[in-house]
Amino acid sequence: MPTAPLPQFPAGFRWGVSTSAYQIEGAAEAGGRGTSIWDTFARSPGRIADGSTGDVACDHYHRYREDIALLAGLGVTAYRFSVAWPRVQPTGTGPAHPDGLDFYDRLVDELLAHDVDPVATLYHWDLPQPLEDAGGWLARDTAARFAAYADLVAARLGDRVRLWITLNEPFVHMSLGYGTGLHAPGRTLLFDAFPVAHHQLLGHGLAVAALRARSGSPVAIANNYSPVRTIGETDADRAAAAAYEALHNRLFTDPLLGRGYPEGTIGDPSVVHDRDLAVIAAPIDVLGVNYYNPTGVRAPREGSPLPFELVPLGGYPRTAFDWPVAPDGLHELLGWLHRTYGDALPPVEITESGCAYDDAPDADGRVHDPERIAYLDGHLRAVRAALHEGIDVRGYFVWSLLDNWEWAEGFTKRFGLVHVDYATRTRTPKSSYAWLRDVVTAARRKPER
Ligand code: PNW
Repeated sequence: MPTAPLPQFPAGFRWGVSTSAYQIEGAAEAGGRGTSIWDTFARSPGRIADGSTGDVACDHYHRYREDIALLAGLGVTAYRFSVAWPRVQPTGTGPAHPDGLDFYDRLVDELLAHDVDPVATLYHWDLPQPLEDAGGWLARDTAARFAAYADLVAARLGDRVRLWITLNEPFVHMSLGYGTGLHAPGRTLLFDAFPVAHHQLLGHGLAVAALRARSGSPVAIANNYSPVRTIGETDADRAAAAAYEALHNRLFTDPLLGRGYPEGTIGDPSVVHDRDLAVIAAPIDVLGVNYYNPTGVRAPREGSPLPFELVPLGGYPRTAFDWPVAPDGLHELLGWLHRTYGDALPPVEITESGCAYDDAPDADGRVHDPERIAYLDGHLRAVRAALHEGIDVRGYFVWSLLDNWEWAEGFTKRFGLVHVDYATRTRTPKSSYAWLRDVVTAARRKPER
């Protein structure tokens, strides 16, 4: 267990936790909610490790008051949740369903009553199924549908949401949802999934305009990044690492920050219309960074369909997901963003950072997760090191408040600061919750001047 006190953080540093709608809400039929691609996908046999769905999940839809009390007890200043598009527009188009917006209205008011800033993600992968049936993110029209949905949400919540996040991890949605089929909607287009990147980015840009018109709050996007480590010393290894970096780290960031698409990433150029790049490059106020781990990359073997080969990185402890615990990678990543984008880089907030372990209550009903404490301690120190180097990091959100429904892994991966017993939906704060509460309390009491 780490013992040295954490270094201090600037006054006003945002301390948060993150969740997403499909992973926690349940209540799949309540309030006139429509069907999303994740409902369809999870209900199809063989897609989810334990055969589960998010139909009930943590039942947060009915227990949100209890969950917000847990947030308040943690002392965090912000909560990042996502709005389920099919609650707001059950078919993905048309007027808002009042019950859907009512739920988020109550949630936001409850957060504010506890002095917690509502940070709303508009899209965390739960596309209304009728829009998928019309082509999903392969269809250009989905970008316009997304902006219309953003407008409805902002019209209702724009006076109280403190930070907007348009999309969550468009790279993962493209690559796992439309490229390899591991996630909903389960399409296997590999590199032909590029239009999904472009249409998500276009939807983001159009949504930024809608949000600006309805709300004075800052706007961000949450991208996932993985610092790339070249394995091997040949030119081919370096070229492979550069190709992977362009795909994973730059495809969704270069165009956002006004540089257009990295060479070699866009596939069919006719997908990109005149003026799209200007829409996509609409200024954002914050870059949301989701970080889990670095990636080792070397040259592909003969005959590989990919321009790179991913190599597991040795020398790190590993989580239950078998992901390396590499806080040095977060420091490296923040430096890379700073160097690569220079003055074009907006202030950064770490919008997700966390780890899965097989946490279970002991005989006394307590849940001890010293590995998660070590993980968070290391990653917060990495943020502090970046701050010392002059990199403008404004906040850190732990993924996640609660153990929840981890996509293709179902309920088998526990990321929470709070344990959830899925038989009873009982919440039990883990030892990491108490640790983080003490860190946040100390940081808020005595910020660096
Ligand atoms: C993120 N990968 O997803 C998401 O934003 C969360 O909803 C999710 O629960 C969390 O990370 C933990 O997985 C990812 O396979 C899903 O590399 C998969 C990958 C990365 C991020």
